[in-house]
Amino acid sequence: MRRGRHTRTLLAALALGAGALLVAAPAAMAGAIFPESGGSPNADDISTLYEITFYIGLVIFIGVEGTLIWSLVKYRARRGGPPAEQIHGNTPLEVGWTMGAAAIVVVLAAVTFVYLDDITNPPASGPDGLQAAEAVQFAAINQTEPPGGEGLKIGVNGQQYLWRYDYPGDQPLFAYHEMVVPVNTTVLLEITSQDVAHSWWIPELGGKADALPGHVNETWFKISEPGVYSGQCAELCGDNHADMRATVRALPVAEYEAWAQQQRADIQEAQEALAEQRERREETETRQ
Ligand SMILES: [Cu+2]
Repeated sequence: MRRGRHTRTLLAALALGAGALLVAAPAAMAGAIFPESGGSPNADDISTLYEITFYIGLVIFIGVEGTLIWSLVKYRARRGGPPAEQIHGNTPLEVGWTMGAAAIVVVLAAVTFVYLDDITNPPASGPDGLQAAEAVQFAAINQTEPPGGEGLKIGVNGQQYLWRYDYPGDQPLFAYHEMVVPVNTTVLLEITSQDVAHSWWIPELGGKADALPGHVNETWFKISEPGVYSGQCAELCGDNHADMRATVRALPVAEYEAWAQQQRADIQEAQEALAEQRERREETETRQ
């Protein structure tokens, strides 16, 4: 009798502890159990899809393990008890769990296809997004274009061990390491590599995309709040793979345009300085 009470107290304490862990888990495990999200709608959809699958799996896990443990305890061999009943087959049960499992697969597939559309297809830019991008023409290879064709297309080029970003426009505009983008604008990425296989991945902005030499992969993101999003090359690409970080900085549209103007001016200035230097060198060489 006393032993029974002790066991009950112990079980209650264990249940309480497990409950407290479950309550504390979401905060402590942000990004550890569920995919990071919050930067772009496709990342949010990926995370939601993962959570749906996770919770269905959790219910099944608790159901199966609970039944197993309950059966082990309830039907355990007792000294002097009757011999165990030998049961072979149970058609209704077997048909039930086969159909149940099939139903879960069908539900998961249906839910996935519902979300997949929003994950792969870029949405339209917001009304307060970059309007200058309207004029940009798209020639997407695999990816559907955002509705209305508005968006900012940026070339992402992986190189041992950095990322280069090329922006559209007549005047050269490019950047290394940090990609600067306007908020509320659908940004389409054309990802490639000029040496070995790399992988572009900013977890809060969506899934990974391989950066491969001779091939262009496409993905997109759309950031609603200004902020900085970090990532890391996700394909072992050589000695300094660990240093191959990437950052995306989302700015209000006016600040983005100011950045682009300054960056274009800096690039032009550097190119002119280089040309001047070469001219001077050639002049001194011809004089000698
Ligand atoms: Cu790499």
